[in-house]
Amino acid sequence: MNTPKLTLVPLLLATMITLAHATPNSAPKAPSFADDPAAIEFARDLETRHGFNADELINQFAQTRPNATVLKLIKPPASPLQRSWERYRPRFLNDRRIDRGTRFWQENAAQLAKASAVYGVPEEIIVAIIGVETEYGRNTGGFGVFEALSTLAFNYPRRAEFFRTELEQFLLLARENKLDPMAVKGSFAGAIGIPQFMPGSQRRYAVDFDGDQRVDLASSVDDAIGSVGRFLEQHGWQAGQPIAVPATTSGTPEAELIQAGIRPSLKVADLAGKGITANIDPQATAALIDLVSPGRETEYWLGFENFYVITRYNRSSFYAMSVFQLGEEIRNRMCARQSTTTENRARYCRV
Ligand SMILES: [Ca+2]
Repeated sequence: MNTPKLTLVPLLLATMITLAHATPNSAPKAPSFADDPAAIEFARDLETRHGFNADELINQFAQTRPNATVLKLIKPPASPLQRSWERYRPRFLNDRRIDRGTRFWQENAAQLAKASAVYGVPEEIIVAIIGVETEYGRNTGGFGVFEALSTLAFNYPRRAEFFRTELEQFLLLARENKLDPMAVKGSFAGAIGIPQFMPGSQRRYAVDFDGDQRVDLASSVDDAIGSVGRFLEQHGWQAGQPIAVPATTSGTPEAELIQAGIRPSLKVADLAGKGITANIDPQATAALIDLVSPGRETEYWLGFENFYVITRYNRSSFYAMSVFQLGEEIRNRMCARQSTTTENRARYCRV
């Protein structure tokens, strides 16, 4: 005779839920994306072009609302902080990140050597990128990627086109890898996993490097290592070529040399004629990199093609310089720790 009671439970629950939602004093909730005509149009478009089920997508949009934190984090600050290399550098160039980098290298030595051989990218650069991105897989982001990308695709007009493409790439990625799009976590901007690839980059550049027939950047360190190597190789990494060298200047360099940008376009010999010198082949082509800190003398470097390639990961000379210098520090520490055999010296030490 308990049966009627049992059937009542779901009904009661349903009533309670309905009442909870109907409470007049509860804070008004933002409408879901299912109320946004742009999201509906997006769903229909994906049905047409990629054979998604639009109703299913709209149902997922109905469960998702704009995330205010995402919008806060993506926006450039109202009064931008002055660029400061002095402040930026220690975020990544610190003892803990260097130490954890050497451990990461030791623990993944075989896969790093393999990735370096296959893609021509130095091991310490792969280690340093993973170190800067997520501190070697420790901070991969706790935002729902579907929610974050939907927020940026439909509530951030400035870059709506970019994020709609990434949302589309994400849904394709989830389908290909049989992932529940509602369950994938990442950064506020939708970057995923140990190397923080945007979905489009993951589909284009990521590789299965541990041989289990699937690309898993969230939990396979091997896949992350191979994918970073391949990303840099595909963006034009030049094996064995320099990344950056410090430059000496006499006086302040002409503004147009900095404005020439981060892509190498200046002949080293011509720069020497303008008082900017560095220990490098005068026939080389470089970019003039300025590492500015308020109240301090600017540090100048020459950045080469490989420096530019690192900025494909993140378009900032501070970022690329942090990756480069973190990599150097990690290699130096590897050398200091492993120099007992000739073989190790040859592998980890310079000269
Ligand atoms: Ca794999």
